[in-house]
Amino acid sequence: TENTLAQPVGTTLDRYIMRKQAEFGFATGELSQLLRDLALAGKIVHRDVNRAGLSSIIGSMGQHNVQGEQQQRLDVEANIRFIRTLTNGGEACAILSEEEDDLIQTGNVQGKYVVAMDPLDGSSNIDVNVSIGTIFSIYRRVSAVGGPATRADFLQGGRAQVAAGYILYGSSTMLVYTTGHGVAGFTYENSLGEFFLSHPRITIPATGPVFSCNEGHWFDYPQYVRDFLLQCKQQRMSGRYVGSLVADYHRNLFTGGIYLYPPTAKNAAGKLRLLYENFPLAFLIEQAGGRAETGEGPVLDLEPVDFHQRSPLFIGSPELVARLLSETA
Ligand code: P6P
Repeated sequence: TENTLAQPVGTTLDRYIMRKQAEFGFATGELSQLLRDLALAGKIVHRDVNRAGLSSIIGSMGQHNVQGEQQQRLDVEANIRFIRTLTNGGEACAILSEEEDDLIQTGNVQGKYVVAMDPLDGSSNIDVNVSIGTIFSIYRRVSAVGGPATRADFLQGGRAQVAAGYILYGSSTMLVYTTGHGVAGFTYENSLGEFFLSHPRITIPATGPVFSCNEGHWFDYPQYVRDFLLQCKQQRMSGRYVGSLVADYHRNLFTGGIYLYPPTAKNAAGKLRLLYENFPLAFLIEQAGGRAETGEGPVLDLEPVDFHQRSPLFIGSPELVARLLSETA
């Protein structure tokens, strides 16, 4: 259903969620609370990320950061922050994290939702002060409420997601998410500790001037990918590649463009993970009017079998994705 109650830019995340709950009838408010809990964890990680330089410098000398905690790698720390916040929030009965081999039972056996996440993607970028991001994907559990979560809760497939989004820790910290009714963007005001609605309805341009891939893998790329990229260059498109998925994805969402992570010699199915990178970003991009493909079909139609399975990812403006696929014909 269309977003009938267009909300004013500047409204807070809490107020926005409350109005959405009323409008789209998230009956009992658990999903609303889960989204608030994710935003809270994002605020905590924002603080960790933005003091990382200082604390890691101090930490590396004394092996302890300014808080006297054992200096953690930021991705490990972010993982702990999200798990702790979601566990305390009570709405998620289990979590699947890029940092953990198996699913984590939170103990919230009455929780109706499960969360798959990459707590801090692109953490190699932290040490060189490049933007990084959290990616999350939410399913309603299929296992019995009151009992433990099961693998099946996380293997329902991309089209079963009830919500998905990311937090980008960039020049500003932004939360971008969908519950299936369009994509909204919120910008964090650090001095107030609040996310404010800055982009009520994000849609990706049908085409755009940007292609994003690591051309170092050129000689591993399938021929159709190379043919497409040669076309992009003949058209003098711009190559923009930060090396941080959330940063590249977010920029392309606004400029229009395509991000490619094709199969390579090192990763025959591509490097990116299906459950907590490709599925959530594919859900978002389709909600924003874009496309996400594996090269053999829509990302969201891929049958998941393993928690950490990888898939190729071609995602962004629909006309650019279509042009890439026409090269495979
Ligand atoms: P490559 C970061 O490690 C990441 O998971 C994504 O954030 C990023 O887009 C990609 O891998 C970079 O991979 O092979 O280009 O270094």
